[in-house]
Amino acid sequence: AIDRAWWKEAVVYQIYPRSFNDTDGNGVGDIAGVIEKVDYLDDLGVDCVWLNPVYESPNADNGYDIADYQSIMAEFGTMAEWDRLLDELHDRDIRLIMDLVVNHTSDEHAWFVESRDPASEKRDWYYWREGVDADTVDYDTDEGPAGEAAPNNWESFFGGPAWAYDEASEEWYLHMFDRKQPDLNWRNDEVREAVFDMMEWWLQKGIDGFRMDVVNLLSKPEGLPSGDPDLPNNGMLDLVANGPRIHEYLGEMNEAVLEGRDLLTVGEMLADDMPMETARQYVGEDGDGLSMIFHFEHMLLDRGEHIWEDEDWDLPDLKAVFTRWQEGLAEDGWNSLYLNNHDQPRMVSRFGNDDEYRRESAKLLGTLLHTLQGTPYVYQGEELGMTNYPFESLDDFRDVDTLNPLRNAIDSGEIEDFASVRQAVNANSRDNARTPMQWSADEHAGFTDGDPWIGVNPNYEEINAESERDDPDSVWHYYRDLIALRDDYDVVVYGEYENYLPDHESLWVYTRTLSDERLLVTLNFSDTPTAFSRPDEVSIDATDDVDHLVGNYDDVDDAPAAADLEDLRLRPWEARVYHLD
Ligand code: TEU
Repeated sequence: AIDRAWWKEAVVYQIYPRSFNDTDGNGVGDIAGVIEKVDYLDDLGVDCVWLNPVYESPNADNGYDIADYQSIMAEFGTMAEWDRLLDELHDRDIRLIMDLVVNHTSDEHAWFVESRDPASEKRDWYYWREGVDADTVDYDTDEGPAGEAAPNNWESFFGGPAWAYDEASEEWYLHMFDRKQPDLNWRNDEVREAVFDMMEWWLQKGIDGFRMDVVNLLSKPEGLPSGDPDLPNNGMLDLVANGPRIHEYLGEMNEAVLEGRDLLTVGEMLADDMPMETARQYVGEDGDGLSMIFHFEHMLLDRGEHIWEDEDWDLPDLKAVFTRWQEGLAEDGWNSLYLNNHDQPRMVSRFGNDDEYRRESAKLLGTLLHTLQGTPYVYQGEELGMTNYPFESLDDFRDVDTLNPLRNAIDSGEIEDFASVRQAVNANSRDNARTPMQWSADEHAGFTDGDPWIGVNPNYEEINAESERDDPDSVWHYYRDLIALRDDYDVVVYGEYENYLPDHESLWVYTRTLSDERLLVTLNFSDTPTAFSRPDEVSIDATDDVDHLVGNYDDVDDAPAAADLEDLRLRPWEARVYHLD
């Protein structure tokens, strides 16, 4: 029997509210703007929305630095509007999951403000430590008293030391991300209780789950030891990822608030590499009860160590990563499927051809995400085939994860200036995902009547929701068809994946099988027409019923004879999905 769940059958649409739709003209998207577009989401056919953080925040990291978990950022609107959004979504059978960011708070959160006082009861809620004698260690910290270095050598994910010095108490606090994002001390029982209470409060408002920010980093190693200086961040990630008490914490969370509720929970898992057994401890039958995780393995293929470095990816590697996860979680656990989110450059610029074959390659990548086994996540604008942004200077960027490391590297002389690294930075920056949603060919792409907080991609006159919806051959219409497939074919959701030409440089060919039903998916990841013969293992009987279910060229035979599938020739970025039974 099929082990069904709503979140396996769902397509999730991710909204980065700051860049989605602005209704009050302040240049920043808002909750009323999301409400205005609920019918748009319904037309597209998505089943669930993941809303990036909308909580009160000074926005050092666009809402991932939370000052109050139980109130809405004034720029985005009010709690009453949020309540209305939930109702509007639920009225259309669209669920809502919220971002849970509890590895750290803002330094402006009342908990941290109180914790700054060494005598306070909340001192232990964060990681406060004394510095060390700089002569006894082999790392240096710019700030702090002369002769003193930070408690260990960890480097922040956003560049610079992971410790900030506090003059008043003469101690340091840990921040793995920005210095305005101090890490909560999960070893403290009261911290865990406070977080669980907060989660319960949101669940009682009727939400349908959580996307859990960097949730595998909650448990820091005993004694906070320095890491290996030859590794990125001086080994911090290596030491912190999947730390010693992580499953105890998530087990408690499950018991306290999640268990017995039919929720979608997806944990973001930062790691250099994630063995399948580790993943199953979170999502498997005997795991912590998460529905799924976001791993980064495919997102690291073209990453250099720094934002100003990039590497070439190739298709055999990309196939190998997906295949490992498809197979690894086929029996136990469940995959999330994404190539885009608010932290990643646009997939069509990264894995497709955003120029001559933008439309074809955007559809091909969508075909991949919607025909693998797992839950597809569509990031706003992906359904339009939105592309990376042509950043010209540092002034065009807003993201700490781009600006901090670049400024540090320019100051230290490691790189000369932005111009010398522009190509790689433009390919890598998170801001590519954060330029405003392109709604129409109107000024600022119809995103705002004011000045947008970050530049609108100059290609908005060509690429926008209005023109996509008017054109039946658009990426948007194709996405709508892909999303609808899950409702009609169990094999799309539950079929078992098998991969065929692992070493082929430009073709990805796989099947999905559910008892007598099969999908044959053929994807040409290149600008050149490519021919191939049907792999022997994909046997087709003359009596099989063959349908061309979906594809990105419109002249493909809808009901070919089995023999027609012997030899196939795929045009540039052509994707075909055949249904066989
Ligand atoms: O992301 C975790 C994270 O490490 C990424 O930001 C990473 O730096 C990025 O993929 C580029 O390599 C989460 C959130 O998604 C992100 O927006 C936050 O900035 C971060 O946590 C801190 O909360």
